[in-house]
Amino acid sequence: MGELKLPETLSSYIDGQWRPPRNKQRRLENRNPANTDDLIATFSASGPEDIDEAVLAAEKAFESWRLVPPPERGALIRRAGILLQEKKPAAAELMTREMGKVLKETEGDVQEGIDTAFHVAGEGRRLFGETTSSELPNRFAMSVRMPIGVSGLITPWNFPVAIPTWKIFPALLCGNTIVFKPAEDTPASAVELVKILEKAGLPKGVLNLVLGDGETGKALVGHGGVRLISFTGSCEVGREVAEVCGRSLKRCSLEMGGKNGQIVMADADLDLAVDGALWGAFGTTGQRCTATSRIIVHEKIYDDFKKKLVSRAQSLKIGSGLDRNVDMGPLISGSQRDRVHEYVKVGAKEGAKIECGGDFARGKGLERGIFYQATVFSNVQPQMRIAQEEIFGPVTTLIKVGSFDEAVRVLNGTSYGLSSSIYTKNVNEAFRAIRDLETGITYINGPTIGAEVHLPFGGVKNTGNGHREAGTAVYDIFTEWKSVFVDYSGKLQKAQIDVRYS
Ligand code: UN1
Repeated sequence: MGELKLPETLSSYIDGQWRPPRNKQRRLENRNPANTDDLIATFSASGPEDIDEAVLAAEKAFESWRLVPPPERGALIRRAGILLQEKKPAAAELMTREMGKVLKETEGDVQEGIDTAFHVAGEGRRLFGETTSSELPNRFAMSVRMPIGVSGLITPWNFPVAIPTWKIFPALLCGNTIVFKPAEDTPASAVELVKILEKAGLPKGVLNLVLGDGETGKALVGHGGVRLISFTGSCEVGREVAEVCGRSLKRCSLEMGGKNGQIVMADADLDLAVDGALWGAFGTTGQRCTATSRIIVHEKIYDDFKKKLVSRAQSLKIGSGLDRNVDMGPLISGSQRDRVHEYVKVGAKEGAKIECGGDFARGKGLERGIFYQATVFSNVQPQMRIAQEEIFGPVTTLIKVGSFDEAVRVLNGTSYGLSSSIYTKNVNEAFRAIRDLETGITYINGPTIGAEVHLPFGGVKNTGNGHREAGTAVYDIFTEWKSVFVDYSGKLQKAQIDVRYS
């Protein structure tokens, strides 16, 4: 690792001004989880006064931003995409330092932001509504998408560029203005992203950044001037967000946890299925909402699969994500590592067997970081807590099943429904899986992670509240429909009454 830089103080960005929050009581630190001596930056949490100012600026900017033609808004987002492309190596390095995942993954994260920029930019020339017939003569009917207003965007630390871009770019394209509250663990990546949009020419007040923790988020969600909240994070916090939004009838889109399963049938290409499980379970150190935390394996190949997976998991190189030879970086924080370790103890107590891992990762170069071993549990019963609750760490569970139907039942037997996967060569079972797995995303012969930005992203059951990000589905979050009737008959015409048919 290079020289440690002096800690920088991060500012919020309100009405086109970079400045520290008014409220300086809660001082937060941004540290490298692979080396906690490496203090990247400090910052103060924004308080209610800052949120007020940010919302006010966004309300004011909305008056003119909503009138900018969408292709022009798209062109600005395209410029931001190009700038992000130029900054990709630096942004990836900062992100790895800030939250730990390995460079090839942080490069992927930034790439996901670039892809989103270019996909969204093109939508400026579409944003399709419908033109349709009218039941009355000399009357024209159509529907158009309208912006909503000030949008509060609250994002997690595991995809510090990609997830903010899933929200910011479509929200802007649709003509909304924004107060953006990134996770307290990844403020620096958020600052870089906002700087890129500023450089791309975004008018002041259109995008405002407030930094802070849950308290800051709470003030944003509860603010009367905010018309819409888009939140990605835990189910626990999501429920609170939904309650507050429900009371004030705010639009609210929630993207929450997962307990994603990979089914491996007896006819599967075993090595391919092991590759997929390894990447799905331990990529991003298991800290993806799409992570493979359950592997549901047919009894005929269970032992073989287990052996191969465990040996591969044991050989993963753990360390700083800045080292290109490392496979798996640290966990985000000490408290998250404690949580993961608690779950491991719970699993062992419930009677599951730790095949590998199960403890903090120690050794040369790991002394100052928050590392945990790649952990595989066998003998897991579907109802055990480790097979039901989201752990968000490098822990996966092997569940043995005797048939396709049982595999589907087990996979569906959790409260979550984000991502699922099946490895099989049987085309009939593949299509039945597409139909029967209760998740928003299903992969055939691929891991549970790796969604592309031009398709809807989100889940069913407790994973979400019916919305989808990415693709074109995201525009249903960030616009209201307006139906328009243009009467050119020159007389009063009454729908449902003046009709000549019955
Ligand atoms: C998340 O896990 O929070 O499909 C998002 C994937 C990524 C996005 C994951 N493209 O795994």
